[in-house]
Amino acid sequence: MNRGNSRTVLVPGRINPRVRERLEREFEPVFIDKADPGLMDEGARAGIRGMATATAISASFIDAFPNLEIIANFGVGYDAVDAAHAASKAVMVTNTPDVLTDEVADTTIGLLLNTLRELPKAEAYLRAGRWAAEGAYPLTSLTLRGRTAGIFGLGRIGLAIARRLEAFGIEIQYHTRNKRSDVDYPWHETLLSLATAVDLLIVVVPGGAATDNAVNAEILDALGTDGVLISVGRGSTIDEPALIEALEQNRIAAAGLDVFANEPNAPKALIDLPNACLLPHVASASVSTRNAMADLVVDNLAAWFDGRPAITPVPECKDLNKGN
Ligand code: A2R
Repeated sequence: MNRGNSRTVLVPGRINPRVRERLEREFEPVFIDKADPGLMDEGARAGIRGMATATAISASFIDAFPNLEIIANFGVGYDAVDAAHAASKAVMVTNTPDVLTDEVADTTIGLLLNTLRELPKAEAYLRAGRWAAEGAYPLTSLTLRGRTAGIFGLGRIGLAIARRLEAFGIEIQYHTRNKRSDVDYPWHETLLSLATAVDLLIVVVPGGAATDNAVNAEILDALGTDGVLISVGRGSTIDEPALIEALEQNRIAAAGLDVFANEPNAPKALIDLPNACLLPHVASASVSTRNAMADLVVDNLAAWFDGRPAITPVPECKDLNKGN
């Protein structure tokens, strides 16, 4: 592949500060407020070889940069980048797998326990002086004890969650499109079959058309009135209105959510529900993990610009690494 010589990298929209600092040191970055090609003239667009992004990158935005070679996405989920279109134009797309896996799995366990055992509410009760004034916090109706967990998406993060839950003595089952040969957990060919078999459903699949609204009213009803939903992948995977209705009507027992359909706006109906435990998309949000993600974004660009293969190409773009 012919690669240019400049080190000009475009950053559309907000980006992690460590990405910004390293780009300023090691590249020639161009910052624009959002992914709008109208913010640059044709000559400036022609100079762009790489992008570092944490925002949506559409096919038409990609097409506005005739000499673009690589898009480095901040995050393991890259559903906001049209990677299929990029691949068709021989533009590499990279993401940040592995470096956030354990952090996200840890946070998922925290969210799970908070949802079942109401720990944030119990702390608020203490802080409000109610322990001394009113006595012990009420016993929680829900517990992790005795549950069977169903993991929807047993990839890197799903497996890290499963391993942790094993240590808690919890039985694991899962649904993916392809049965894994390296685990003994029972596999379900359909999400409906998994939801029927378990009373704790943990959702950690990528976003995108294939998983859009996959967790709908039918799945929630299969999970059942004692069922608990935990969602840490993408908000688009959950049919939010159906979830709100199921929680309001106690057709499932509770939900713990770190991701939402229209971030940063969590629906007021969810906020008002006592059986929903909500986090503002913080699963990977520690300084050390976000720094590791930032470094992988910039290291991918550095490898590419130095004529080496990209370090973590997304599956759609793996072939573009050939010959490097
Ligand atoms: O279906 P498979 O065999 O490709 O397994 C993947 C599964 N998965 C699906 N399962 C059922 N129906 C689908 N339409 C579907 N699409 C994907 O999700 C695999 O087991 C898992 C994804 O795992 P990884 O690619 O290793 O991703 P990782 O690092 O675990 O992150 C998962 C997601 C990210 O895409 C972000 O949205 C979020 O977690 O942070």
